Amino acid sequence: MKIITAVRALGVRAYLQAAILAGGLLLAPASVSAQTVSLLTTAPATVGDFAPLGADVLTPGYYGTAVYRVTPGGALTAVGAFTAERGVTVGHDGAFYFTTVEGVRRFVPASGSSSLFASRTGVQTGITYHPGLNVYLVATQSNAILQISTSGVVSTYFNSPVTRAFESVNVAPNGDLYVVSHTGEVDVITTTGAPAMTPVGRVIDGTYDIERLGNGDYLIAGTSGRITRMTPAGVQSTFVTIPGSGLFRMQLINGLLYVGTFDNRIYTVTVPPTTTITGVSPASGPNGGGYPVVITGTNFTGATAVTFGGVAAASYTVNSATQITATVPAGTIGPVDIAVTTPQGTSPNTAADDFTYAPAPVPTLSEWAMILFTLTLAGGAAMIVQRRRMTL
Ligand SMILES: [Ca+2]
Ligand SMILES: [Ca+2]
Repeated sequence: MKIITAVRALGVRAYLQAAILAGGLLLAPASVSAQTVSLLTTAPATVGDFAPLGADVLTPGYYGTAVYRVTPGGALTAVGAFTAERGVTVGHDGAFYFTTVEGVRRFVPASGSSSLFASRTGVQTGITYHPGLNVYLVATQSNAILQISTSGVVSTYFNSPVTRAFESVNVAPNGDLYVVSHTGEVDVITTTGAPAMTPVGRVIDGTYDIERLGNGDYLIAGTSGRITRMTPAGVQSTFVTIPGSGLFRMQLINGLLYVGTFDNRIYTVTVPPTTTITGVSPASGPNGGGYPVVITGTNFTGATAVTFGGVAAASYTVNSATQITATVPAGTIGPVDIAVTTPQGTSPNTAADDFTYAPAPVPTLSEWAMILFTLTLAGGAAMIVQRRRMTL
C-alpha cells in the first residue's frame, strides 16, 4: 500500500516548535493538522460514489459492467452485474440505490439481485435518501433536484431560480440539503416548508462531489485533484491534493473520506477531529460578565479563540482537550452561542453551546431582610453615638 502524507504548513510549524521546545525530542503536538492519503486499490473502471456495507464500501463502476465491494484492506470484488452511473445511497429499506442511465436501480448485496426502482432518464448523477422527508433526492446536472417516493414515483423537488448544474445532493444533520454544481457552486437548500436556496460560495474547478465535516465545513472534490475546504461563510482553503488525473466522487464513511479518481484509483483520506461543545456550566449569568464558566466538549487542544455571541472571552484557559474555563465578556441580555476555534476549525452551533445573559441580579427577599437589618443596626449605632455625644 502506497502511503503519501500531506502535512499542511501550519502543522509543520507546530511540529517544529514542539520539537524545539522538547529539546530535540520529536513530540508531535496534538494540534497538528494533517491528512494522510492512502491508496486503497485500483478498480477495473473509474468508480462513482461510495456507500457503507458493514466495514466495506460499495461503489459503482462508472460505465463499467459491475458495482464493486471493497474491504478496508483494499480487496475488490465485482458484486452486481449491471451498468451503474455515479450515484449510490443506502435506502429506506437497507437496500442500495444506484443512479443509472435508465433510472434508479435497487440492489440487494445478499442476493446479488437488482431491479429498476424508478424509471427516469437523466438521473445519472448524485442520489441521497432524506429520512426526514422520506424521499430520495436526485441531482440532474441541471437546475432541478428530483424527488422519488419510496414507491418509486418521480417528481420535481426544487428548481433553482438561477442557473445551476446540480451534481451532488446531500443531507446535513439538521435536515437541510447541501449541494454542489458541476460548475463549482456550493448551495444550501432548506427543507422545512418550501425549499429555499442560499449560495455558500464557489470553487474555481470542475466539481462532481461535496462532503461535510462535523464542524459544518464543506469539502469539495475538484477535477484538478484538489479537495477544497469551505467554511459555511464561504472561506476557502486547500484541504488536500490527491495525485493522479483528477477527482470524481467521494464520501465520508466510518471516519474516512473515500475518494475516486478518473484514473480508476480509490484513495482514503483521514479527516481532522472535530471541535465540539457539549456543555456550558453555568449556562447563564449576569450580562456584566467577568465571571468564569466551564465549557466541556471535544478536541479543544490548541484553541485560538473562545467567543460569546461573536465577542471574545475576556480570557480563557484550556484545561484539557475536553475542558476550557473562560471568563465571560460583557454582553446584552438574551441568549448567545459560545464557539471555540482550534486548528481543526470552529465548533458548530448547537443547543449545547447556548449561554444566556441575564439582567444584573436584584437582591432576593432574604437579602433585602439582611440589608434592612444592617441598616437598622447602623441606625441604632448612630443613635447610641448621638446619645453619648449629647450626654458628654
Ligand atoms: Ca458523495
Ligand atoms: Ca447554540
